[in-house]
Amino acid sequence: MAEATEEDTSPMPATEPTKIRNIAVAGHRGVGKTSLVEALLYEAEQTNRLGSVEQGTTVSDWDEHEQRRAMSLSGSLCHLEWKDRKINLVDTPGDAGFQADTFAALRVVEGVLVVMSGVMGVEVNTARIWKRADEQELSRVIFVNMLDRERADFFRVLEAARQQLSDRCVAIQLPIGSEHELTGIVDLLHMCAYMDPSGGREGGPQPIPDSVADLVQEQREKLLDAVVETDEELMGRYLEGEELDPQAVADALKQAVTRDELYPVACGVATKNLGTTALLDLLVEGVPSPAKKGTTIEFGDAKQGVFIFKTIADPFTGRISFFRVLAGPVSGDTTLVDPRTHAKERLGQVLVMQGKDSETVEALGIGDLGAVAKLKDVVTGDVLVDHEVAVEPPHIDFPEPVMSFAVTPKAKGDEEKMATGLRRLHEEDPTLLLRRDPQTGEQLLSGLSQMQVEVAVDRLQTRFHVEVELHPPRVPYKETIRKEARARHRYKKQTGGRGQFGDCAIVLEPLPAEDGELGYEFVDKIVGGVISQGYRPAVDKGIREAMEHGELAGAPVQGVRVLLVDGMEHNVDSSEMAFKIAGSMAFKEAYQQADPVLLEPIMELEVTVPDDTVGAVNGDLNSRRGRLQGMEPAGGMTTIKAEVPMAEILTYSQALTSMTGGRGDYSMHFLRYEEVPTHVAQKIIEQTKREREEAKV
Ligand SMILES: Nc1nc2c(ncn2[C@@H]2O[C@H](COP(=O)(O)OP(=O)(O)OP(=O)(O)O)[C@@H](O)[C@H]2O)c(=O)[nH]1
Ligand SMILES: [Mg+2]
Repeated sequence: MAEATEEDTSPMPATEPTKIRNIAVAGHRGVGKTSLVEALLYEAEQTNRLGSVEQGTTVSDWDEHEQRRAMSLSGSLCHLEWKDRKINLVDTPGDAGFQADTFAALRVVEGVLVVMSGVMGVEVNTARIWKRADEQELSRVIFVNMLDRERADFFRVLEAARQQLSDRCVAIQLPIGSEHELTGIVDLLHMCAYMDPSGGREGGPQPIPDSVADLVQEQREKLLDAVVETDEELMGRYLEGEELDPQAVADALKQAVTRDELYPVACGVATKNLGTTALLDLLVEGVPSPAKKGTTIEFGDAKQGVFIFKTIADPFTGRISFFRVLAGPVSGDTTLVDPRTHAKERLGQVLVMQGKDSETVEALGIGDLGAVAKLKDVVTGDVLVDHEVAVEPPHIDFPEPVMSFAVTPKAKGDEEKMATGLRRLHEEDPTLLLRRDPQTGEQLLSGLSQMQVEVAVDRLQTRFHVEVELHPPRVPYKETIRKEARARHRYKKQTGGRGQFGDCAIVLEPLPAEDGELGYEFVDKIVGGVISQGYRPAVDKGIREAMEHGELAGAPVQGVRVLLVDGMEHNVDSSEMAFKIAGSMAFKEAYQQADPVLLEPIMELEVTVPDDTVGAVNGDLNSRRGRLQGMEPAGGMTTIKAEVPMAEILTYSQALTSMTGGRGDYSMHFLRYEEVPTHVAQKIIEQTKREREEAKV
């Protein structure tokens, strides 16, 4: 157990990298991540009481909008001390609309604490986060939470994790009893038990109750088998019947977790603070430190360097930038440079964060996470270094915004204020974008989900004092072609003075999607120099411009390969401009004959509703052109998975609320583009035509 830290007013020196654990707490929406972080802070005596999400008293959901909605909307950085180690926890939002912060957090940690509901098991976002963590080779610990709830079942969830995430998931803790009769948990590594503290601090380790002795024996063997399998030396001793001491097992476990060979599965009840001692021990003993695993972010030969992974843009307190130390230590009163802007940035005071509270520290060492206020031109994703080094800025790979709403200020004259506020909010969340629709002139606010956009609107009001209205969202249609077509266009103006001449022949071919992405390819097939080298890129440019607004519904055209096969030039009158126009016109002509079609985004929707409303919800999805993918009843609620065109679920939240009396919940994310059925496409094409004509008058 950690000892209470003594009151100490002098600033803390930097923590050694070997003594740090950086952990992102991630998982599906509402599985208890914030409650678990709250419990960990409480157990480690960072706080004196266990706050709750319902009452809006947790350390990490400190924002007023989070408290109002009782959910996390952005990443929150906290820290605690346990067994002489500093554990940095980033509590991330589970909702798919707020995933920018989740993905950014995964970029600055060695380990992920994947939280799952003991009732629901592996859910859509659990799987997505797991995939991200796989890509980034992050070490993982699973926590099966909510084991006190009705129909919670640790072993069912363990099995689901082994099936759906990885067969290298292995139980390291076990519940004693289940549902209302859950009385404690067993730590299989240290072979001891912890009893339910009912929201108080956990008592020390207890002997394992006889009632679970057999089960414990069986599961401990499974754990040891899994661990020794990753360590030959240990395997030898184990096979010879030697009793392995917990430290040797823990060491081997940590090596295996570091190498991504094992995923220990812990369990408990966050809201009762059950399971936190064993979990903290596991994070210290099982998860690698920055010294052991480190970061893949480049910083050249910089002696000091930080990576900015999150920004809070507050009009009153100014900008706060969260960072990970790449090279250091980094102390206050330091000037670094941002190679992206070449600007010097002064770090006044270096801060450690506890939710919304900050504390000044002398310095932060390599691998540590902290924050700094009032940097000038720094954005999320920047690396700051002590001298300019040529580094490839790390790519966080944020999801693309998928839905757009036209947005207008309620009061005339507030346009600038709205734009400024939204620009600030974009700094905080790069997946939130404001842009002008070139066709309609409307301001479009795009994001990952309706709720994300609604929260932005709330924030505009509370933080920037500007009220705005959202209008029916627009669907980001695309266009593509289904067959090959060719066309030749000669652009010619040769009446007096210097004329214009450009002539090109092109072939359009459908270009198959790569990794689900439709692209564009320009292939230069000119032989014998009928168009000289210098003019060919102009043809490409003209075609690209024409593709920005397809002829069907003004949507961008994708999935096309263009072959430039022939042409002609004039030795006086030809110019880049003339070839650009010729290219654009040739494209438009060929496009008409290439069987162009309209594509629409299809969303993967997951709706969780009370069992008695399943019929109504399914019927409604059917009328929205939805395709049912599966249904999973669990604990009185059923989770329905379906694929639905985005156009049909833009206003789903109202419908779901009325069908389920507010007891339903849903999340969705973009899946792929598909061809719009003809009868639907026809309506969209006509509608665009009308809008274009109206815009002209
Ligand atoms: N019975 C029970 N309820 C829990 C437990 N953990 C969390 N809850 C409740 O579940 C709800 C969601 O908890 P949160 O901690 O906000 O979950 P979260 O994963 O942080 O949610 P998001 O950040 O919105 O994704 C709250 O009402 C919690 O009180 C638990 O172990 N048992
Ligand atoms: Mg939360």
